[in-house]
Amino acid sequence: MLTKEQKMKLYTNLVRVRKLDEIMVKGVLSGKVCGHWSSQKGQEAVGVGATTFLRKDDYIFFCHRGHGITTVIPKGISPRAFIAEHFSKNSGACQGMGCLHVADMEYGAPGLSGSLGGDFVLAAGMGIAAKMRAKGQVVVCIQGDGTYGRGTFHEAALMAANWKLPIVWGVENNQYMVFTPTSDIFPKENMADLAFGYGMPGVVVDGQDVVAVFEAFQTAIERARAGEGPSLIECKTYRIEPHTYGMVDKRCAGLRSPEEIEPWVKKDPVNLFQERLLKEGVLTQADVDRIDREAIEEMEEAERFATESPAPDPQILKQVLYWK
Ligand SMILES: Cc1ncc(C[n+]2csc(CCOP(=O)(O)OP(=O)(O)O)c2C)c(N)n1
Ligand SMILES: [Mg+2]
Repeated sequence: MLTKEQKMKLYTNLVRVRKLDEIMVKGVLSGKVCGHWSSQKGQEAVGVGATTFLRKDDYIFFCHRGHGITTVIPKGISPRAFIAEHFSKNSGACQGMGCLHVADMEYGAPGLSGSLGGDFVLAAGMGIAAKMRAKGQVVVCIQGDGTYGRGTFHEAALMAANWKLPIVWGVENNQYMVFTPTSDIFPKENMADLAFGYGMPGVVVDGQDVVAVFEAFQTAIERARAGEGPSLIECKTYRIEPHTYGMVDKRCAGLRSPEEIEPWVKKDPVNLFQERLLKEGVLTQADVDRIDREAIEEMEEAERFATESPAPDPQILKQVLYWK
């Protein structure tokens, strides 16, 4: 059962991540972000529910979508470093070296693999390390539905299941992989059924409901910490945004109809949780306004910090280009 403070923390993280996503969209459209941005708007409850109450020394692996915002921000990484990295600046924490690779091992975030699906085997490696250390650390690895089509998942899932590694596999099933509907690729209704072959629990959860996501992950995390091995949690959500900003696919190149998208816009995870907390009396309208204002201030301050940060040392580019 979540306490009032825990519910407020979950809600606050949802709002913080949403504001950061909006800043990143603006950053791409204004040319400040060097690269692209795959918005995670409408999918925030998955990462936020899964990682808000992790231990600092737990490990997270995240999807390319949102470049990890729904997990790295709840885990404690500063939005200042995150935005500076995307503005190709030297934030002190990193040197503006690549926008997908927001990493900080102090917070158990090794960064995203350069190829989708690479994270499964990296997570298995971290799972082995966590098991050997025996300090109760867990690894949470959340990837997109399309990414679960990689063979690397089989390798990692097999090893994790056989060696009872402390890993929670999360599927952020937003029903699309670029333009391809997941239902064209995956033969069954639930990707959670994949778990059956590895002898681990497989759970389907409403990915718009941050509390349901939290509870499903909590059960799996406790199981992993107790040495009972991995679980797979499929969070059903939907990509309301284009695959990526900077790519002409606002409505998936005409493949998706407004009738398909609009019901999901109404199932916005931030609004749904806000309504619920107002009804339960956990939040007042004044709390909602304050949390909104504080999140905007935090992200605007981080954006200013990024804008004013110096460019990276040109020497570092030499190292990348010539490896000398
Ligand atoms: C190995 C590999 N194949 C293809 C790509 C190109 N790619 C980038 S995102 C993406 C779609 C992935 O779909 P999914 O895992 O469902 O994530 P979503 O974009 O829906 O969040 C693809 C194919 C890649 N980055 N790496
Ligand atoms: Mg997808």
